[in-house]
Amino acid sequence: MRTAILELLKKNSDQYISGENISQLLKVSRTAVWKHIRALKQAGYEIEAHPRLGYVFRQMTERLLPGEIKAHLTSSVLGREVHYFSEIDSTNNAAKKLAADGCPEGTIVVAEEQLTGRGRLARGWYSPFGKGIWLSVVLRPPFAPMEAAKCTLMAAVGINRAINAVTGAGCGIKWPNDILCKDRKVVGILTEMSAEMDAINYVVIGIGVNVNMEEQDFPEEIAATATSLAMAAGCRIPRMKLLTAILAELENVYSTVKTSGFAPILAEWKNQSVTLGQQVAVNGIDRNFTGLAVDIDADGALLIKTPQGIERVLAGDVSIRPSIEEGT
Ligand code: BT5
Repeated sequence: MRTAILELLKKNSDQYISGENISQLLKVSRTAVWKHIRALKQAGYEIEAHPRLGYVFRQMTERLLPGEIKAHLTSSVLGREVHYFSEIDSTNNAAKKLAADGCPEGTIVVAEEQLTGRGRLARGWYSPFGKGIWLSVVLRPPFAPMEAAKCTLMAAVGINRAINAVTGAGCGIKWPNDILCKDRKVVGILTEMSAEMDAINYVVIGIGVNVNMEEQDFPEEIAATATSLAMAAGCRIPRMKLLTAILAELENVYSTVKTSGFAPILAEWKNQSVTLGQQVAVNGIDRNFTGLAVDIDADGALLIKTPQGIERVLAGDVSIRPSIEEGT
């Protein structure tokens, strides 16, 4: 009944429709209509009530509400359980709690705004209201714990497929956890895990996508290095379409890894990479150096050619440096 009332209001969003009318059309009592509308408003739908005219649907911002997500989903496991927050500290924090409490694989946490969104190594992730996709996905992969790092690479491939299909923005993957558009960061991925010695309890893949920010929306510290899909594509991007495409592609890459291992995904990662073939500066956990990024190996480690030989980097940051020709 709630969905039927919502559909009726959406179809008539250019006019008020009285409680009396709704109750006659849907053969339900006026009290029930009132209760359902109150519940819809509590769930985040913007419905205006006028004492004489009735109700009108006024969804000004496209929210990523659970009912809407479920109505648009094409994935069969990812996103079947949705936890939605208008604001939250970090969707990864909530997803980790749900995972520890035994939520099913594929559960997602979505928020319109994160107050303390997190990057790696206690860095922050700027997540303003309604302008991005701030999403965490719970997986329970049958991999060895040491393979969990490859979930980030797997996620990057799936997200990049979805972004390019929906926006045509021409993005590429920067090792290990970024997607760039025109050399600026548009997506960050934060993978967190809980594991025993030989089995993973859960992996939470946290995904931050800058969708509809404008240049002036970014704080000064990241204004020169960040961008949004809308800025890259030159038009507003429908967040719901992008979110469901990300979930579908993430499910596809996950299923490929489970049936065929990581090799096909690593091959696709290499094709979509903006890091390989570039001179890079490595900011590693214990050392900094520069060299030519030549490959990633089967573990997802970046291989860098230096005058001393090939260096293998499993974790850290790289910055892509202008080539010698461009730099001089
Ligand atoms: C990341 O870390 O890129 C991982 C970001 C993951 C965010 C998602 S949102 C949903 C889920 N819930 C969370 O709390 N987190 C995840 P890292 O590689 O460490 O990059 C962090 C750095 O990116 C910061 O220090 C800034 O320089 C920059 N940055 C922060 N916010 C940004 C934004 N919105 N767009 C582009 N760059 C940003």
